[in-house]
Amino acid sequence: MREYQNIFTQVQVAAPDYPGVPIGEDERNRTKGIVHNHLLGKLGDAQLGPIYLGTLGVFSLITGLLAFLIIGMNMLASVNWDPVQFVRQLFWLSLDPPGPEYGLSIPPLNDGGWWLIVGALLTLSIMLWWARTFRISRNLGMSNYLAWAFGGAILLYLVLGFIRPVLMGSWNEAVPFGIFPHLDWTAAFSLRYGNLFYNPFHMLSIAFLYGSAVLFAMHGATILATSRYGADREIDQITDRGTAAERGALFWRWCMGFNASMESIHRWAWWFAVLTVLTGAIGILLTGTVVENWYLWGMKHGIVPPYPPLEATPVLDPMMEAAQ
Ligand code: 07D
Repeated sequence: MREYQNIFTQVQVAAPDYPGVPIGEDERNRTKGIVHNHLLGKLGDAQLGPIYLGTLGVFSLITGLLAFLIIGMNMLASVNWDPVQFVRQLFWLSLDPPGPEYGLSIPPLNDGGWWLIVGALLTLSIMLWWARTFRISRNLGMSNYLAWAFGGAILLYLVLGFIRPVLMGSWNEAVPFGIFPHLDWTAAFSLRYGNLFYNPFHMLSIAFLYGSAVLFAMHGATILATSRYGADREIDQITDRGTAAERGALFWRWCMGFNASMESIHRWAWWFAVLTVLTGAIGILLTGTVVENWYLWGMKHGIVPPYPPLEATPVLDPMMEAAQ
């Protein structure tokens, strides 16, 4: 007997090339090439292309690629142009922002100037890509949920690399380009400002980040579990509630007393994702500008638990000493 199939199963439709809905004038911005690939079809649609490459897309790719190349060349220069060392040390190599002595001025190229140029190019690339998400949504008659969510992530990126350093009066506050170096920066930032765990906006951001993962798993699981009743047509079921929506809703109502609706679950997901980066951006903006030490702030506001003094081996918190 044939198994029941739906759009989530691994049956692949071998369809002819499909360029997508007609969009008039802007259609010339679509590339011509279309290929079909069986392995891709296991992960999503088997058809690759056409891609919409308007002016925004082309310039975004050019500026992004330039930024990427300049980072690579600087890293290569830092290992004396030795390709073997470049590969061996790649994860540790870095392009750093200017030193604190430069403040917000323009430094020489090899003293952070390249970092500044790359930052400008990468930002331009991201903003062009962002504009492109508005343009493509408009072409397809969609509203702008996606573009605004991306805007939230861009805000956090700008806060970390531009807005906060400007408020602090120094490019040196910004994040270096590099795999481990940017992780080291993150750890150093937390230590410098008294442990980011005590920053309530970092707490909120984590709650939304973890919450996003849980919601995504719950929603994905619910839809997969009820797809045999038509939940794969989940948007239809918002207005024409069928047995799939009914069963999914009942599952959660029986399980925890409350259920989201077929529509509202997507709003939950959108807000959780967006609030991760928005609360994150607020937390970073406050650090060093309004709050100098989150641990001491936490003590003042009753978040840090009062530890009993260790009489045998008294330990002084170095942060406390610095603050005195
Ligand atoms: C960064 C949005 C910008 C990105 C954009 C994309 C390109 C593509 C590609 C060229 C991710 C740009 C695209 C550049 C270019 C090519 C190929 C989104 C971004 C627009 N933390 N922490 C968070 C946890 C600790 C620290 C957020 C957990 C320590 C700092 C999140 C733990 C220390 C910062 C989070 C933990 C510390 C954060 C990020 C546990 C030291 C931030 C949210 C369990 C390690 C950031 C308020 C996000 C933030 C941030 C989670 C621990 C430091 C919730 C789970 C105590 C400095 N931490 N963290 O979505 O917003 O980022 O903080 O220990 O800046 Mg943290």
